[in-house]
Amino acid sequence: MALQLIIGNKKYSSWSLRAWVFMQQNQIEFDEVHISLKAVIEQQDKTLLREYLSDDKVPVLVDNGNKIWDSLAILEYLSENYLNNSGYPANKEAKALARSISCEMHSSFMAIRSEIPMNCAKKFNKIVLSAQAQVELARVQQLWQLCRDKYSQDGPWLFGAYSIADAMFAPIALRFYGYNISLSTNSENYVNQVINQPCIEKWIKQGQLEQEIIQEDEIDVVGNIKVEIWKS
Ligand SMILES: N[C@@H](CCC(=O)N[C@@H](CS)C(=O)NCC(=O)O)C(=O)O
Repeated sequence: MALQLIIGNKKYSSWSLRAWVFMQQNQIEFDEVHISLKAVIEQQDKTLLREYLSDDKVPVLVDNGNKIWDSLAILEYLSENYLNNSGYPANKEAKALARSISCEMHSSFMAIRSEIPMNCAKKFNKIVLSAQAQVELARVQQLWQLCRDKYSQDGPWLFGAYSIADAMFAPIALRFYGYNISLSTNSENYVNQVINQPCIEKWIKQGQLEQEIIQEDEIDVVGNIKVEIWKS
């Protein structure tokens, strides 16, 4: 039986994006199963995800009946079982750093997550981030800089070759791009590297075709904030 990846709306589901982009980038074949996040979140229809054993959240990977949930667990499972452990860099020091920043991404940056939710259908301008979100923005850029200083001679991704860390940071790169967040030149280059990835372009286009609006993931357009349709 083929691998199945259960995902939410491409327009909004940042956690789903991580697993999806990692599988696409590594050419791991899978069937996509779409779950309406609107039904899960707004109508509290938890029955949609009950069969997957997850914490009522997406993404979930189903491998021949074996169910794996939580985006980082999925990426590590795929690396171990489908990529000969190449999801993290082979070098011990690089692997430790890749794992550290992936886990930090997974457990932190709450202000950024809530202030600029991923939205592939709209571009925003003149967003004012809170002091906490600015601290987090600086930290993300510091991590990216650290990786690029060490590994840029090996390729364009955080550790040269594409790794779990790039999949973990893909949604935040889309947020920075969509909300026109002012970045250092190196960070901007990395964000463009992510945005121009062919499978990311495909994800964004598909997200833009979705009609469902999830209010929880739409920001209030107040003050000087400008919003336009993101059309790719
Ligand atoms: N820790 C989980 C978080 C997953 C998560 O929060 N997914 C969101 C969609 S992006 C979700 O399913 N939300 C449904 C809900 O909160 O009821 C992971 O990394 O996979």
